[in-house]
Amino acid sequence: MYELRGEVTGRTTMPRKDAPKQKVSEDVPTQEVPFQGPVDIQGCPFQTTQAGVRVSDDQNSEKAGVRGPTLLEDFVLREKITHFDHERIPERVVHARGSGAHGVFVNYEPLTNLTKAGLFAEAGKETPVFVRFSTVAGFRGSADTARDVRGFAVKFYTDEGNWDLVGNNIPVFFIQDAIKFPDLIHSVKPEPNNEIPQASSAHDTFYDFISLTPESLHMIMWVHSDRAIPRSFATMEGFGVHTFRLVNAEGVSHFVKFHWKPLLGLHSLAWEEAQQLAGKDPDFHRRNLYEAIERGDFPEYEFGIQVIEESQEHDFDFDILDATKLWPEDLVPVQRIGKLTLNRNPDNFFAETEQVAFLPTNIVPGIDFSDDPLLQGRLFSYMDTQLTRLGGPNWQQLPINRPRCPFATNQRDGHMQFAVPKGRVSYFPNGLDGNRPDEDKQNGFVSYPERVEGAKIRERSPSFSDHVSQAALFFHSLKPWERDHLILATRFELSKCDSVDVRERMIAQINRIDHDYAAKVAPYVGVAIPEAVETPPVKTAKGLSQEDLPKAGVKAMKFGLLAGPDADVASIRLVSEAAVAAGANVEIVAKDLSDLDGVKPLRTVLNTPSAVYDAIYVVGGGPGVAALGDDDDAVKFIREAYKHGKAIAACGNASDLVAAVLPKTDKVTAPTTERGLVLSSEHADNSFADEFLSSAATRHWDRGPQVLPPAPAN
Ligand code: HDE
Repeated sequence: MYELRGEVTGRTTMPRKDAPKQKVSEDVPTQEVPFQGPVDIQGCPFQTTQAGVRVSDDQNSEKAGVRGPTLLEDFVLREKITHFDHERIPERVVHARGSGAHGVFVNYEPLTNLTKAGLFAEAGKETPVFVRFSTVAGFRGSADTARDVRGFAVKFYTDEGNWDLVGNNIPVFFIQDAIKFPDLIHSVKPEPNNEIPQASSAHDTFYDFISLTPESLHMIMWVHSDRAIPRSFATMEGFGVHTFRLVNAEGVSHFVKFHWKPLLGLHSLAWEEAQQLAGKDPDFHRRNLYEAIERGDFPEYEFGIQVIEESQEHDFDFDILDATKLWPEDLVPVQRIGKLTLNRNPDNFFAETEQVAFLPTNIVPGIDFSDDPLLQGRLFSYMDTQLTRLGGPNWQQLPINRPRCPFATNQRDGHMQFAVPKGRVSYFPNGLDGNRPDEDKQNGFVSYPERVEGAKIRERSPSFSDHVSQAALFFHSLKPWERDHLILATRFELSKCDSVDVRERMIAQINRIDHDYAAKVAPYVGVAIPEAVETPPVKTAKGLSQEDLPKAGVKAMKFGLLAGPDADVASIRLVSEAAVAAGANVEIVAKDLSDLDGVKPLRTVLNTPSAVYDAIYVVGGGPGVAALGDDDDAVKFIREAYKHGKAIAACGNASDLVAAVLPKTDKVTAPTTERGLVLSSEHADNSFADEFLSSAATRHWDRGPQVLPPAPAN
């Protein structure tokens, strides 16, 4: 039997049993109010009812005679069915589809000059975290790879209470004021008359709203870019989006933006891949996160901050309170201050990932809010929504939500009160219990004493009124192939709008960003190219193209090894071992799951498109390999890998097979090592494997045929 990493043949992405699981502290310090922990179902070897009565028969309901009616007194049956009937809770109104993981945050250096928050006080200080990634628009069972913003919500269980940084993978937002949020979400969700489409922004109501809401244009550029179709949660950035404050022990405040930088670099899917995966593997991101953690490929991100002094608040040509604007990294560099490692999967999806609830209001001393009007609305919304979703005011007692530091309140009762507080006193001040729990005048949370003055008014600040400069900045900062992808996405999205009026309004908005962009989309969506209008000067900023962040070679990548029935097993071993040694994983894909001379394929070309893999290797061998050229699914596997810019390696007779099936417009002949094609007529050897691995580290988007087909004549 052929073995890699000591497990099954054919797949080397199996859990690595010896993977060092970094331990997150599980100690729950003593609490003032004793907490009854989760029910330990492992401790009891027998099934019981919820009241603890042992169950004698879990297979047959109690009946009057073997063929007779079921008895109402069968409390075992009734309890089981009743519980089942109530197993679902309302899904989140947005961000319903998500996946979570436990981890640890390690602080690099004391940050006491900026903040008194304990988690940043010492070098090496560890804070346990729980992270939930999500899409926004789709329902809880929707596909992972929809074109959408990704939520990146982090709960830090600090020694001073929970800090929730509830961010996204895009640094700006659609709207500037919270009062517009219900409209935004109503427009993007499935249309209310027929509940279509699921998990997609490509429909009339969304672009109707957007075309009438120009403040959303910057965010729309990000959503039409490859940022909205990440390859995995481990290869996307995270952002706190809003401006926050850091406040030090002397009471000095700085404005700050928060960033998560993935150490694997930024990688995205091709839009066509994302759509295929939505059908072939709707759990693509969830599976990737789960498997990566099980085998020890822990997703890692560095935590970054951009800092502005109070005195610099008005020094920029945008308003730092406006959530539709980012702080260009050239103007305000990102300082990396710590590292987040996701190292443990939840034990139970519902208890942890579904019941976790984040509150932007969960902050700790040393961190504070700004007056961003979008943030201010969120400070109300999250607690409010949890009351419905989690059924009452005690949801912060759930194991996944409760703090890991001592806590005590005078709050009592309510649905699902798990704590059993003792004594008569549940008010403050109290003389009967020595004023316990007391106020902490010394270390308790105190808001930053910002001076606030003004007439009550419903108006947007004029400093929020430039909606196109940063949209254009993002558009122009992309590499040419990234821009092509963005334009294709705009064509896709707008062509799904039935209303000509909506399409025309959108083209008019895009024309304000860049005329050439509008001209490349308008004819495709049946709209006349508008007259050029004044657009922002062409400027670029670093950090906006995905290429600006360093990538980590092939680490944690997954390669598909396409093997015909008589594929050369020695070269499968050689390339697999080289890939695994470089930190990647391989899966063998064949026509069927029959044994290949001791190697067992894990996937077939029928059930798995090459979209699942970061690069492919077509294994040479006997005549059965050449015959793959007659198999539609195998040919599609290779052609799509090529179209999606992936490295393709092939050895022996497979190199002719690959050359023969690639597009005629982009003719190749083996041998070659050009444009991510590593085709050798020989058996695979070490230098062949090395060439494949170096080609596989990035996509080859610039290979022909042209990524962006020309727009039709207008
Ligand atoms: Fe949210 N958002 N949001 N949001 N949001 C929710 O809270 C809301 C906004 C974000 O994995 C809800 O617990 C309003 C920006 C994430 O559980 C709800 C406004 C950003 C998650 C809510 C915004 C986010 C949510 C639904 C405009 C990025 C998922 C369920 C003022 C900085 C958290 C829930 C998880 C979830 C309201 C805008 C991120 C309804 C009113 C901007 C990552 O309370």
